[in-house]
Amino acid sequence: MIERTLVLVKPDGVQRLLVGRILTRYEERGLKLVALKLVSVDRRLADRHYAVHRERPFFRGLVEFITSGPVVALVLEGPDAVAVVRAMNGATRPAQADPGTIRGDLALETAQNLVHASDSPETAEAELALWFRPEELVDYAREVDRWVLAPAEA
Ligand code: FUP
Repeated sequence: MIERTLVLVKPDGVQRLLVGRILTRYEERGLKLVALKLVSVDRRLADRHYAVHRERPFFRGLVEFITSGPVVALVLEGPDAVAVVRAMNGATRPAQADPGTIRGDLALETAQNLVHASDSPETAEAELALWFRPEELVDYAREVDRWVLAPAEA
């Protein structure tokens, strides 16, 4: 199933100059870039993005962190994109993230775990709408898809 998912390279990724390396991983996997922007996150967007964590003790810290510097927001598309990107990001706690994942290779702390990705197709739909206007999602064909995708999906 071709899915779309929302990814954020969080302020630690931008400040650590890792945006290019992180985006390269998704690109090299074959995922299609559908939207991309640099965002200064305000309090209102942060609250809405992390609404599911509102009652958690770490909520205030999460909001402080995501509003502490610009983030790169992107939408990726591909077969099972939600699960594929979650697997590439690795476990929430970098100490438990497998080597070869973004967090397992590049992060040490849960708060500074570099990336966010939607955790289900339903969440992805809501997060895409929260972060992007419909016209920011770009519709285009990729020649390479005949080598990346199964014939029925290309
Ligand atoms: P993930 O989906 O892997 O980004 O993880 P969650 O949605 O469970 O958590 C969102 C963010 O909350 C994490 F990226 C880091 C932060 N967090 C903590 O700081 N402490 C926790 O115990 C759990 C999550």
